Amino acid sequence: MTQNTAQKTPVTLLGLGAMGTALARTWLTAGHPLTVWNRTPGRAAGLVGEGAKPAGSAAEAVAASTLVVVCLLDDASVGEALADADLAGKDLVNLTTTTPAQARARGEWARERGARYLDGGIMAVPPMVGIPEAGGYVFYSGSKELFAEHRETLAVPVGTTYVGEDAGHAALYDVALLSAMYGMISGATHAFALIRKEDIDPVAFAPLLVDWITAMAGPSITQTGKQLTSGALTEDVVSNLAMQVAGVPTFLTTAEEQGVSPELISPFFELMRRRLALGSGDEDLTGVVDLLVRGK
Ligand code: FVH
Repeated sequence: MTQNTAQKTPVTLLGLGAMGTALARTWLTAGHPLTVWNRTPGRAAGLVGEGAKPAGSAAEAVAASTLVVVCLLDDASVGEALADADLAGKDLVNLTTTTPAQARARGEWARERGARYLDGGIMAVPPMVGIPEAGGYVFYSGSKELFAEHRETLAVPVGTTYVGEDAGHAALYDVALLSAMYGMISGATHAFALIRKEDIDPVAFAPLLVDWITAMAGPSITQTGKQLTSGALTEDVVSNLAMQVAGVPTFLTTAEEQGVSPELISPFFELMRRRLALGSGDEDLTGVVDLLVRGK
């Protein structure tokens, strides 16, 4: 542990899985008095050797500090772990991945027990924690006062981005960004499948894919955001939907020629076709958002 521990905000951390352990180390290194608890006690041993104080139960750990951070498997495990804890007067920060509705309900649950509540969505993997240049951060939402008071302590492991008082919004931003990531990776997966049986080196192909996705994603995503706000879906259109749908058979036939299942890309093409059938040929792809939300 570093010096000046007495001046640093004490932290209680419940959950010493891969992420919890990474978070714990950064608070210890920064000199925060740290109380830890994990359902399986053996996992605390390393951290205790580094200066953490082990608690015999979750309730005991909660009693040790005003600021209580939980990083457990899922919402059910949070309920189980905190079942016997006295949360009155506590500042509960829940970094467990949940749905927005679960986060809102957990916030209400905490308030009923006398705690202030902040929910967090971690946009980092354990090796990024404590490495500022890795770019990891946590979306926070819920109690503005709690966030303002503990911002400095919460910023020790990774950056912080506060997205408002609705406790469900951190989880929503988290899942939205991860969903976009899976969509992007599914596109790259299809691209690699197309070249798989050819004499093309995937290692040499990868940077072409990265550069192309980087060049296309930024302007396209920015444009979608602007059009959704303005409602002007035919403004500043570069590649209109009619032209893009006309190109769909080329993509599907190429997949067939290469012996690749189109199951990753077909659903999006189907949505593009449905949007075109509504007379939206002069738009670009933004209208597909409304198609997903409204079903038309
Ligand atoms: N690791 C990652 O890459 C991601 C990055 C983004 C954010 N996630 C979320 O962070 C939460 C914790 O993830 P983790 O990586 O620490 O997960 P595990 O290593 O599997 O550790 C799980 C901990 O939860 C404890 N636990 C499970 N069930 C219960 C329960 N019923 N009561 C009390 N504790 C429970 C488990 O304890 P044990 O198995 O050691 O006894 C671990 O401490 C998670 O929401 C990710 O989605 C990580």
